[in-house]
Amino acid sequence: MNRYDNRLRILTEEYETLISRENKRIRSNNGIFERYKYPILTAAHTPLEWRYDFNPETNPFLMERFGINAVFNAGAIKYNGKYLIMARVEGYDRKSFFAIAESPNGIDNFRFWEYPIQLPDLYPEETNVYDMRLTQHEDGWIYGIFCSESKDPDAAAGDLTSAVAVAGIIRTKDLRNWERLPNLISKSQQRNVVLHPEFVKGKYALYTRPQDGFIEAGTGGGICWVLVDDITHAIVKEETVVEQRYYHTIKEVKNGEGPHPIKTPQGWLHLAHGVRACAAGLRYVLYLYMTSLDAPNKVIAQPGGYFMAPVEEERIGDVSNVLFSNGWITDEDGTVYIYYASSDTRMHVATSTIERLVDYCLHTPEDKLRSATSVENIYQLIEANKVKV
Ligand code: M1P
Repeated sequence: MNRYDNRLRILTEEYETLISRENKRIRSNNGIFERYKYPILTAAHTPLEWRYDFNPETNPFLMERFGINAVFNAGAIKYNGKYLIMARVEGYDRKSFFAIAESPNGIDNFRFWEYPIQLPDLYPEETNVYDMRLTQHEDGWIYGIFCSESKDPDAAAGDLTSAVAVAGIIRTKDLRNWERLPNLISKSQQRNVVLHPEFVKGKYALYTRPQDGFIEAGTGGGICWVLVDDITHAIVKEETVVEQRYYHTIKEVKNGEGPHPIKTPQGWLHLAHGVRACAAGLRYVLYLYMTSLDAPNKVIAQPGGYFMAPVEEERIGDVSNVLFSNGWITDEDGTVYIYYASSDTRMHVATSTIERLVDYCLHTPEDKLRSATSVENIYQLIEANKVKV
């Protein structure tokens, strides 16, 4: 076997071994969720055909021709019995795009579809796209809302970093053919916009995250709520805060809705990310909250602190100290697959159940915002533990 064929054989074998590797659940002590041993998707999981030219004449050294840097921040949906995640794939060239990977069981054997998604290209100024949220809406369409980023047209000469974030909207019936709708019209910049799965008062409902600039949430207040008459010309008319940020909390700098909330008998179950500042930079963690079934914008449970924070290898990556989630799937038996990315680099799964997550939300003490009140919460637990059952 010549050198080329030998390298090709090794490359292919290693790839197959990686993507068919069985994942292993890690025993959990907190009782709330379980992590898994291996990331479910990394840059190395992207198909070899996306990265290599396999013609020995045009690529005699079998070099990588298109480098993939990271796979992260995936939307998720169960479709035709398969667990599908629509990941943010980022090339060495720093451009992100979307690609769907599917798994038979939700925890391993994720394989990318043959081609990444080619979004209808309506906006010539759009430079980067990322962080898809998928919602199967009761109107019959599957919607995707994502961040569409462009260079700030008002940036000073020589400023090549200022950017503008808006919400892009697509929809499909089969996850293969996508219709692009006009971007959400909003006075402020928007990232982390999520479509609620049901009509509310006959309107489409969005969770938004108004921002003062491309990075800062600033005066935005937190995760907001917007009702939209026509999703094909979506406009933010009135924006009210659903989930507010507070001083000295896990979400003091900013927060953002994750995937769309899950409907449970006790209320809508929400997953979000919270961001705090520290000497090492920003720290992104995941947290849960619940809202009322009658009014999905009215908070009914707010467990204090974070639900998941980066641990071990999750702490390190392109943007270290970040957990981010924009996709989860619920099975008929109540299992919840939480798809989360670590440090803007790789995708993981954690599992729990609706019953456990709701119990966590309803019975974890709230953050009452002061050290003294946190100690009070511990005292209450100690006292309650003295009562023999
Ligand atoms: O780098 C961390 C995250 O930063 C942004 O999220 P947010 O708008 O909430 O700060 C996004 O760019 C996200 O993709 C990224 O993971």
